[in-house]
Amino acid sequence: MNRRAPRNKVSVVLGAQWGDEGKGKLVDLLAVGMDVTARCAGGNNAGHTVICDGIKYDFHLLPSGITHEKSKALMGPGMVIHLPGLFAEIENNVEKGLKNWEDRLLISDRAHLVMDYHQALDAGNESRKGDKAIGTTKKGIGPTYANKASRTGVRVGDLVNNFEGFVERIRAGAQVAMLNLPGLDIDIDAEIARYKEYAVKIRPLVVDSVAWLTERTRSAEEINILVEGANATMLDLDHGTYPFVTSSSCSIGGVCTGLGLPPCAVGDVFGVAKAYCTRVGGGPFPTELENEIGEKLQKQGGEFGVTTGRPRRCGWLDLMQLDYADQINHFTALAITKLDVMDNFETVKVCVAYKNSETGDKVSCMPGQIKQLSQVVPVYKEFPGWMSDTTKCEKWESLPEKAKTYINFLEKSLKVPIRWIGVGPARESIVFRS
Ligand code: 2SA
Ligand code: GDP
Ligand code: MG
Repeated sequence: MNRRAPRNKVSVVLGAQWGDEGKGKLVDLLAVGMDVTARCAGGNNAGHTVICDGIKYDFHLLPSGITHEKSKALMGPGMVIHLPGLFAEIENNVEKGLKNWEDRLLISDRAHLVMDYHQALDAGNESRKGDKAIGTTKKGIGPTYANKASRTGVRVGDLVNNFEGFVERIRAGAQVAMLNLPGLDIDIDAEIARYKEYAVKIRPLVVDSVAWLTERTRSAEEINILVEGANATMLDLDHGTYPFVTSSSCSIGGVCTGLGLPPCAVGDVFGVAKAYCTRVGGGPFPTELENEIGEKLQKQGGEFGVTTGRPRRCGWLDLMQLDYADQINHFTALAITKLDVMDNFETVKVCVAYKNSETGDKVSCMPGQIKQLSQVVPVYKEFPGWMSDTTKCEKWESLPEKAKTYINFLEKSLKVPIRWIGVGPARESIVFRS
């Protein structure tokens, strides 16, 4: 007997750099035809911006497809969820116009809960590290995934189906947190009372998401499913610039583990990259521009964190890095965003190779250790800037010739089709290239 892959394959959107590439915008665009949008990893460290009908939403835990009234929004098993943060985010977006979210939001019973003590531990670990700090968002992501891996975590299913077990686990977790962080005072009885209320609030939203999703991927009916990656490939726990990474698997493998999806159910994998590059937090960044050009990109690109407001470090696009991201994810197509941010640059550079700063030797692939990565020197190819406004461009043909030369070069070098080109933050500011 030959077995076929499930009828309905999922499409995936992933960050191809160090995050904030504009994944939220692409997800919002693709979500128009989707029955399901799902998050598979991360927590409210992520910040995804969606601008529709002039309203700017920022999502941290909610899948960005939640604004689409016909689409279910699933928070998958690989996520880590801070419930006070989730309800604050819902409230904030409801004030902006988000409607009927209760009818669409689903939460996996396997997802882990981020408790306030995880956030306190995150902040405490960072301050203890001094100038070796990772530059985390202090949202408790690392300590929560650490508890998950050491099998001392708390899951949504514990909260809604086994409250006694939940209480036992958070008592133990709080005890360990207080031992690790002298001065941390947790009123555990108040926490228990607070979470009793959360249990009632989220119970109607909780599902066994593996069964729920399998029913849809295997359905004889056509069901369109989109997975929204959080963070990005270079922040992936295994494949990123360790230890300056987040604590989840945020490349393609995390889609399967984070949702309980078989690899054969994965269809298109769309990568998102800026026309330049940014990174927030510490860690090596070969093409970083610590000069007036970097400042210009930061200012014109509005490069400030959606979650923490931190300024993002900026630099030229790095094809060594993007090719590495493609080796891991094998992108079907790419979206290159924020082309408009470089509209008034006389010269645009792209890193096409790395050299070792001491020996001058060519570095043939992305170094796995940050020490080696911080020793590489980028080799650049220069392009004349297009020096004209792209923000009104709706079609490939209307983009300036020099901008098209730049995009064509990226496509040819990476050997990945560039299907979308972002020319502004709004939903409609995108050039589609068939
Ligand atoms: P964490 O908090 O443990 O996940 O931090 C570990 C590293 O991962 C980076 N990280 C991010 N990088 C870019 N964008 C992120 N989301 C926010 C945004 C960031 C913000 O959309 O702007 O508001 O500052 C994000 N989340 C985590 C982080 O900088 C550490 O290097
Ligand atoms: P994400 O984490 O990948 O979803 O990205 P963020 O939302 O953190 O950051 C991307 C920022 O760029 C947001 O402020 C978006 O509104 C904005 N943005 C997305 N695409 C474009 C684009 O093509 N041009 C410009 N100027 N801004 C864009
Ligand atoms: Mg972001």
